[in-house]
Amino acid sequence: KESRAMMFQQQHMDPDGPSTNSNYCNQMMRRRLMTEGRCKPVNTFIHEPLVDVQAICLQGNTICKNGKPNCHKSSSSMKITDCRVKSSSKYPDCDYQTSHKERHIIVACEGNPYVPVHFDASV
Ligand code: T3P
Repeated sequence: KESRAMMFQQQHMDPDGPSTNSNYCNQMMRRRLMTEGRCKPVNTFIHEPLVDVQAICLQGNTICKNGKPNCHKSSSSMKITDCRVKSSSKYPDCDYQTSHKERHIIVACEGNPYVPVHFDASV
């Protein structure tokens, strides 16, 4: 069984990306197994070193969208790519819009070590 921390890395970390191509999300969402059973509607990839993303757990504490208190907002803006499924997409042919951005990100952290387990938002 994969830990939630490993799952976060699989779904959200791409330190060496992004490639400039508009097919980035179509390829990555499939490669990272988010198109199995359904097309995951929205998913963000983070293009920063893992240590910098883990460090967010020590940065500004904030309330998560689900009301829990364990969210943290990055003090710096980070390079990210948002993947959003197109309205014309039909499973199993998951078709995504790729948007590269630079934003502060909010992640939920858990455990010991206290590490990211969920991507809450970008702001
Ligand atoms: P996870 O909990 O696996 O990180 O909110 C439902 C899912 O959508 C959640 O998955 C996070 C993901 N998501 C993003 O990846 N980026 C976003 O900007 C938003 C709003 C949600």
